[in-house]
Amino acid sequence: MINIDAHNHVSGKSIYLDDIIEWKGTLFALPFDAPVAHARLDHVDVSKALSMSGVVVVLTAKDIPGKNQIGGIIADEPLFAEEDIHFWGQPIGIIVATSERICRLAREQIEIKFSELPVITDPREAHAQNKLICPPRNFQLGDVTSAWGQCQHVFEGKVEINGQEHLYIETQGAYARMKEDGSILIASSTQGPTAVQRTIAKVLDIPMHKVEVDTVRLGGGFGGKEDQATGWAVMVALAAQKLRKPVKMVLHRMDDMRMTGKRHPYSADFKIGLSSDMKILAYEATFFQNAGAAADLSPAVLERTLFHATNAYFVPNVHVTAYSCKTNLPPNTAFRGFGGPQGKFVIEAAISKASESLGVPAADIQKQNLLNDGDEFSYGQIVDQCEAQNAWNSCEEGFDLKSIQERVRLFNEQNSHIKKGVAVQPICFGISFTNTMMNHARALVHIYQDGSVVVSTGAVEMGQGVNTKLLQIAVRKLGVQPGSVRIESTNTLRIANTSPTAASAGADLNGKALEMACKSLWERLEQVAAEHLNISNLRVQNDILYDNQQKTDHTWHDLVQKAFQLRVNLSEHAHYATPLIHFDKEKGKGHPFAYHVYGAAILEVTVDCLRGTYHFDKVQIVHDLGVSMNVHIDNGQIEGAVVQGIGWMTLEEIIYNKEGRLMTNALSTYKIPDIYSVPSEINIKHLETEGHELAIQKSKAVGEPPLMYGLGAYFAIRNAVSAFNPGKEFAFDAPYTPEKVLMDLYKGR
Ligand code: MTE
Ligand code: LUZ
Ligand code: MOS
Repeated sequence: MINIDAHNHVSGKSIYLDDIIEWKGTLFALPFDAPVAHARLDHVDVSKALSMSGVVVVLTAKDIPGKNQIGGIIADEPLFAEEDIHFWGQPIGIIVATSERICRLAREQIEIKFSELPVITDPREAHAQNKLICPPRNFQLGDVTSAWGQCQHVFEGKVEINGQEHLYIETQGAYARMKEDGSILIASSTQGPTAVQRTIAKVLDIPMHKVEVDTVRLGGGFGGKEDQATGWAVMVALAAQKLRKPVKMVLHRMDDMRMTGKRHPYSADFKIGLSSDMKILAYEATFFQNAGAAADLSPAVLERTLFHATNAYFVPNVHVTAYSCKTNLPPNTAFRGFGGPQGKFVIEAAISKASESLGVPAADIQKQNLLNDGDEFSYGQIVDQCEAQNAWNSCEEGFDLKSIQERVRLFNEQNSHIKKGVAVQPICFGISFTNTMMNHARALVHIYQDGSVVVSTGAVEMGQGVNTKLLQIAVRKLGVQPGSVRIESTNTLRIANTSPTAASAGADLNGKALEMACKSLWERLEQVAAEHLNISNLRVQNDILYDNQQKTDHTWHDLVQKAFQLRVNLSEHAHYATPLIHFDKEKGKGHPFAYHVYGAAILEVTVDCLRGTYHFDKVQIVHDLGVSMNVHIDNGQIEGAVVQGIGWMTLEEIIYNKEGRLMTNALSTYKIPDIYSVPSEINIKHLETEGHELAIQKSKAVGEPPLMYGLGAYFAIRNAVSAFNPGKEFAFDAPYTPEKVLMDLYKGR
């Protein structure tokens, strides 16, 4: 089935937040924000702005009826800065006016007086000053201290990993309107409608049942709207409540880039020990996460860094520690992979260091250490239904790694100023929110009298195709035509207490709830068919009823009619909670993931050694989809994620200056992959497996895992650089921008 949004997307009919037809009397809101990264806020003078014609009101912290607090995990983030400024771009208030243009003009008239304080942008510096978001975390397996003695080779090093801008095409925004009894209807471009609802209730001091959040779809989220869509929604809700008028806000790109958090940069130290036959016996790492000025989702991201610190490898002795460091940057947040990619990058760097020092190909070390059934992750979960070796072998044999390596070696021998590099990148990603409590979902299905079906769940469509998958489930379970099913918007009045659509688990959790709802409806209809239509073994195909293989004269419509006449309930609400999972945060042990997703990729790059530029010739992937529900959507997810991962590792460089000001605040200074930088060839093969019972219809989660193939881009380029400038030691400092590549190509020459 093609993506049900495809036609509307390409013909421009799809409705995004800014396309909602405006309600009469709509006003526009614009945040004004801190022009420094750390200061005492002495005085805000809004009088000039207020006096401008068209400006209706300026709202700041003192206008908040409830709590000035939007922190999710930790209550450490004010909606509006009150006494102190903690990052450049921190909202201080909003201007509400009759047009967006007037808001912008008024913003220039606002005077902010402040006394500057010292700015920290570096996580190690924050750590040294004991500025931490939460207590440090660590996971342990075996005993590293005694293991070092058994190692033939021990290597240590340091790694820098930069952040990443989400760059969803649709920027952050929300649109609110009061209803008659003081309740509020709000359209929000959010991955987490319930987080928006809960926070509006808290800030506006009203109960949650007075807040209806409605989300049709997002023009991309990538984690950037898991938590950080909330603030903007609260701001317009606050204005709508005060003014009793509809209020809308859609951020301009530069405001969005300046004010919102990004993927977390990390600084890390590693120590890796290997036996003479290249088994990793011990691994130790310390992670310094750059959390920014407030917690946001950082503690959860930090935890996932530890969960994925050994990637797809079994290491018997592990000790990994992570610090969430408080700096004067916008609070960093969820981004596809959620700390996992950073954890993996560090062990890949450690393997790369061992490989370069010993003259053993990295692929040989990687292959020696892949996970197997029965192995234990450092967090206590036992590996089962493992596909790490299958994926690797299928990739190595299917794409003939040996001949690729040989071809690259020959090319490099014959070319002096163009060099090729190749890297293999295995992945292993755990599926479930690591916070066990979040792994549940609900679905609501109505069958109307005419046989048409409407489905609501807590899943948010953000381009990942979850609505198409949900529709497929309803069609499969009920046997109706795809045209008879509609997937409704995500709405907190229809589906309550949702987890955000995140952790790649949206389709699994909401899809399982939907299956349960459809199953109950089906059982009722089966009974009606048996008792009243004389069909003992009901099957529906193309809206026709079958008794076993025998076609009958009855249709789906007849069946629904009959059920309705008999006063059978044609609506169902179901709740699904992932079974089996548990995790003890204190001990750092448990079984947090429903299952893991595996895969392996070979990346080939050509580096121009005069200019430092590069191009990816080929990325070849064997990916573990289980039994894919929708190959088109899943391949699209893999391609998009790979390109996003390569972008993070190569071109995308976020730069804050020493004063904490974002220098890369537009697409002229922040370079994302365009069509020319996409690999010339992306070749995707699916690993043929049974799938997993806890995956939706055995179709494994696909949203985040393939991003991590992109890590290989860094190491492929590094191999090419080493071929040009052999025997040199290079830093591990991602992204490997052309500037950094050029410096390494000529390092020490
Ligand atoms: N694909 C598109 N097109 N747009 C997005 O914003 N977000 C990714 C992934 N794929 C995203 C996407 C992220 S971060 C996650 S967690 C998953 O989709 C969420 O959806 P799922 O749980 O339904 O896979
Ligand atoms: N969000 C979250 C996530 O709250 N918990 C998670 O474990 C997670 N994992 C990936 C992406 N978002
Ligand atoms: Mo995705 S980072 O879980 O929104």
